[in-house]
Amino acid sequence: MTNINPAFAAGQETALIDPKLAMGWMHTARFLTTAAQLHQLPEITVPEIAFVGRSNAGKSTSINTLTQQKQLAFASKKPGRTQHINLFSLGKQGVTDAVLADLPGYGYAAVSRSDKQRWQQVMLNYLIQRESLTAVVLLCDPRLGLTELDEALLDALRPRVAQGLKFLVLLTKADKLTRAEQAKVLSITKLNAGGGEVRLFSALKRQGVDDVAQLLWHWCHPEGLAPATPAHAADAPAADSASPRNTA
Ligand SMILES: Nc1nc2c(ncn2[C@@H]2O[C@H](COP(=O)(O)OP(=O)(O)OP(=O)(O)O)[C@@H](O)[C@H]2O)c(=O)[nH]1
Ligand SMILES: [Mg+2]
Repeated sequence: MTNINPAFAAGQETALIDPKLAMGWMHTARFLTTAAQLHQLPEITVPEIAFVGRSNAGKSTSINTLTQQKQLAFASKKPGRTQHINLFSLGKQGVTDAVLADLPGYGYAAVSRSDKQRWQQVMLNYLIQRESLTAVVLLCDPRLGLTELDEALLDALRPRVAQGLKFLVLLTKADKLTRAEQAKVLSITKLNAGGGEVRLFSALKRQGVDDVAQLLWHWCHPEGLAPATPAHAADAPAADSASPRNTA
């Protein structure tokens, strides 16, 4: 937790950003680019947060819910819908101060073995090599629990987590569980999350949305609460430039 505002790390409520501001920040999300291969991804100099998890876990839906945009990320009933790495810029007044990455899911049964292996390798390389990667949100359907591939992903991430990479296990589709089941799965996952954060989330019931937006905001702004507006909007670089944070 070395990068976090000390007051936030100490759990002082007053240091937390107002959830409305965090949601307003999430709402600024706009499409940046899409890439089928790692070398096609642009170099990013702001924090990048990747949404990963098995196919159909709810990655694209959670991005749409957090950004309050119906079709920013492409969600579908059909598993394997997201087949590229899609990047979205975040930041007020067109000043990009973070990037979200929606990744294709893994473990989709209907995909050929060689395609599965190729994609798993691309994703592992992304998680290990991507320099701008600051945080990983691992989405998990609590009715299925952490799968072998989820565990392999967490293993691959471990060295980076030791170096300060943040991670959040998001237990999706919480609306499918009773309150008692939710409480149980939350405490069990916390025990297994190896120091990462764990939250229940439901796009359908909007459960956990504000809380996750707050957490992501703090991860992308470790220096603490930013001024509401930059001193001069004219100082802002062009929209979607994925440029460093304007510290004016
Ligand atoms: N009940 C319920 N259904 C959800 C929730 N979130 C997502 N879903 C459904 O789960 C299905 C898959 O959602 P996606 O967001 O496309 O999943 P994904 O993880 O992006 O899938 P891939 O792109 O295939 O990896 C869709 O039918 C969604 O409507 C939720 O919170 N509650
Ligand atoms: Mg998707």
